[in-house]
Amino acid sequence: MFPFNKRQLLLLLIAFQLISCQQKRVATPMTLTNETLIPNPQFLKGTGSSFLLSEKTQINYNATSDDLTTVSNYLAETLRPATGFDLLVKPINKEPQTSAIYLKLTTNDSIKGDEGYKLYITEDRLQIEANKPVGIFRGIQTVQQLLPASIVLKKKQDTIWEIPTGTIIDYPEYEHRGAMLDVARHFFEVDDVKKFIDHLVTYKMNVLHLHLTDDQGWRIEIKSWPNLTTHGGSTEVGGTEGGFFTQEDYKEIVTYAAERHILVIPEIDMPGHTNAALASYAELNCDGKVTDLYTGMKVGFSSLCTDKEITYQFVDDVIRELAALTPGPYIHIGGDESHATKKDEYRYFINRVQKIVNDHGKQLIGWDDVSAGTLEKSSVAQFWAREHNALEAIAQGAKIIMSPAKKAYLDMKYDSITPIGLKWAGFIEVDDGYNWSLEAYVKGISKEHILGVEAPLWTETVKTMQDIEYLIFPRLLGYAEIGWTPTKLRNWDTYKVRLAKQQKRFELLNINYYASTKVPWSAN
Ligand code: TNX
Repeated sequence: MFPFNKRQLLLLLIAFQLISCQQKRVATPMTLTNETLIPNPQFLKGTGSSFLLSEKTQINYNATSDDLTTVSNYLAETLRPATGFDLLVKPINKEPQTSAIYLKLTTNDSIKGDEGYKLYITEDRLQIEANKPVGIFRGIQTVQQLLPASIVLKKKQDTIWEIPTGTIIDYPEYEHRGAMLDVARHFFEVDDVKKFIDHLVTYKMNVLHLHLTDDQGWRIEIKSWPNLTTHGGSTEVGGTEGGFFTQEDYKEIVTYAAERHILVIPEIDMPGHTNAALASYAELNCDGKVTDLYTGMKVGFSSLCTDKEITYQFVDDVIRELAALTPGPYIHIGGDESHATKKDEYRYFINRVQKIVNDHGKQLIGWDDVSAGTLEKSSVAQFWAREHNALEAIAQGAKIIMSPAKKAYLDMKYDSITPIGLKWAGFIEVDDGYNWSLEAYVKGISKEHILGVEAPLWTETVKTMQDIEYLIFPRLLGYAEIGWTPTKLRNWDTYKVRLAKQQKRFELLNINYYASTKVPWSAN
């Protein structure tokens, strides 16, 4: 009756087991540690196994949130080049049944703020939960860093794409974490700015401040004052050909940044640092004569004519056009080193320009010098040089962005033999740039006053993308961590090991980084 005898049955059983063994993956034991992560996450715990990303892995997201379509597609696209996988992106109504990446919007209490996320990795699921898509996006950057370094490559790699299992609960300590790029002293094209943005994204920064105008060049098209760019944008430091962003170019940058959850803050520096405008329009000068274009490196010699009405018409036109290109809340008006403007005229100018910015629906940011004016509580002072200025801004109820030149200036040389960069604020070695904290740097400025950190890259001596990379790598990573990770979870001795582990990625990406002897690169 029964078709098999005992012996045959046993053989059959073994055969079945062999087949199912082949199908079931034996997960590689792996340890989840923070060693490959910058910034250091708030909480991390490993569970000793691994998740395997294969061409069969689906990217699922909870269907009730259409919001997650964009970020899910972004994930698929970032994984595609190096893995060669064309991962299926699919909304689902319940928890995923098979091995999957699962992106999920929740209102989980353990997840903090918009940018916070929880990453939960088991052998058959990699789940990122957040309150907002931006939190999922930040979590994806963590996943990128946990994958083998070759994930950064643009060509298909023969790699096993495993990620250690465990849990990471993470959120930023400060809401504002950025870098500034000066495109005025030397002009940089849209593609270079996009590359710069990509670097910010990797380390969970969220602000790109563009210094768009200065004595040496006006780099943003203003349709109502066209000479600003056609003449004022024609040169740069050293006398080489300049350039400018058309409004279309600029929109392209803003959109590219927004897709990556980076806010662009445009700066029009005034009333000083305005020679490019003064050379383009005679009526902006007190003596009614245009100045010559300037291609040197001095500061503090130019000023808009603060007691002419046309000046405020000019500022209003510029801010109006710029505000229309700016989805974010801020317009930066510079205000630094206006040594050629009388003190009381400077105050008057700042107050009037603050009103113009507010009337166009934006909040003002200015370098700490602007605290000489009467700041609105919604205004922000960017501390770079004078502590008493920053304290004055706080006294007026304004918030502070921390960019102390001695610690956070990306254009300072690392040491005396650094081939490019300046040194007026001192040398900033990689450890110097890392070893400080926002809330302890100035007595009287504490966490509640601080929006966050910004590292400015001034470009008097910076001409190419290679130059940019040399000065920002690896210091940029330190500023990213200073803004994201609480001071109690930061320390140079463990940071430098994590930094060394990034070397492989720098090299695969062909980044021209500074191989500081302070960093144990060989530990990589
Ligand atoms: C000071 S920082 C400046 C810039 C220069 C920079 C060079 C600041 C608000 N003003 O105009 O480019 O030093 O390090």
